Amino acid sequence: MKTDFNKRLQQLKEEHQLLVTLKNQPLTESYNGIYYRYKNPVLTNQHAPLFWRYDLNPQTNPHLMERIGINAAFNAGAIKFNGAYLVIARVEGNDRKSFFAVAESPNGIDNFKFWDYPVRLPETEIPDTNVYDMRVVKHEDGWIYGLFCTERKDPNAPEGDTSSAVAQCGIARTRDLKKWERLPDLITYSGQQRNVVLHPEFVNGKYALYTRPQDGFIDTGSGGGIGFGLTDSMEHAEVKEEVILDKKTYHTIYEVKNGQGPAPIKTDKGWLHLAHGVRNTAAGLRYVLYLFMTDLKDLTKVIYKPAGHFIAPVGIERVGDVSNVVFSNGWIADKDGTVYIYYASSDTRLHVATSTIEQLVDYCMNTPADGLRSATSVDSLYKMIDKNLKQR
Ligand code: M1P
Repeated sequence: MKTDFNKRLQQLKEEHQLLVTLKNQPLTESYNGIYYRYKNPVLTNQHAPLFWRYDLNPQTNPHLMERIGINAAFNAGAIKFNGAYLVIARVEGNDRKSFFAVAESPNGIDNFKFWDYPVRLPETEIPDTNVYDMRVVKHEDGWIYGLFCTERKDPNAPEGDTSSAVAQCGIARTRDLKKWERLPDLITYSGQQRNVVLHPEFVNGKYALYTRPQDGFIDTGSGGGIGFGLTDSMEHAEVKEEVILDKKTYHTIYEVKNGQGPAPIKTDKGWLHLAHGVRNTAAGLRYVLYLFMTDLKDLTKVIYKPAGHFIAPVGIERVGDVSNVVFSNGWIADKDGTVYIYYASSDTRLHVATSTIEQLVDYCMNTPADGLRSATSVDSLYKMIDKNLKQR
């Protein structure tokens, strides 16, 4: 059957335009007083421009076939840049390779459009097999840094083992998010690293990093927890000592592992952190998001930590390539106090939730902490019930 090239192309263009201009709406019916979820994801694989996926020349692609499939658009760093809301998404092709691509929105909640070209990330002398989960930070030294996971085949894997990998922290910096300079990978003295994040300010004249030491690629082993360390320079970044500021803990939502999300936001009550926690279930790993705060002077001191999850996957968010996962590596705090939280669901698509600094700080300071036992959870409930019933 002959393809009507022009008719189909027109239809594809119209569908794409409809998708990328779709207005988003907060879901008021599920509002918990803390944040709003939104009706539509802000990015999906279908947001990728047609000219990434299709050869648009009828001579070389008479059937208008998709030539380069995009599988997913998810875990995104985020930054406000020249008045626009930018996410630097992990885009994954059908070939399972991830790369970074910037999508821009005028309002942070919809109309995200990918820039024409994805990021062409320079490599070190040891090429990356896969790169993902960039945390973008405007540091007080003036550079915008992107810290990401670089994954390579484990050179010590026994013959025939085609899946063992090594994760380390790759580092790049930019002034315009278009041209990137690659710096040497972070050196730490832990086996592997993922979820490494740069703190936006100098600490005692040094760069400060949140780390996640791990023994293996998936299993953190004796490592795990959100670590913290200092380095003299980002051009040869080396953390000689990591202290764990938020450890994985038995029978919590971060029992198996956890990791810093985006860089923390400074508030007058402390640094506000978004992180992910992982626990194991009969249905596999479950990834949720949680919040905590650290001291303004001592960045390794957790001062507030609400029990349980802040965002957990619901509905369609629970389904995707890696189901039952929410993950975040990007948020934007506007000058008026609005916070745009970009979280991905099930390694497939990207969503936004909105809140304010005031609400998030209130949530951290006034949600009961985890007492780590059923009885202490019931104690928290009793306190709440007593207080409310006394008011009747
Ligand atoms: O598949 C869920 C997530 O798994 C990894 O996160 P962590 O290192 O905490 O296990 C990352 O690969 C992340 O990209 C992914 O979303």
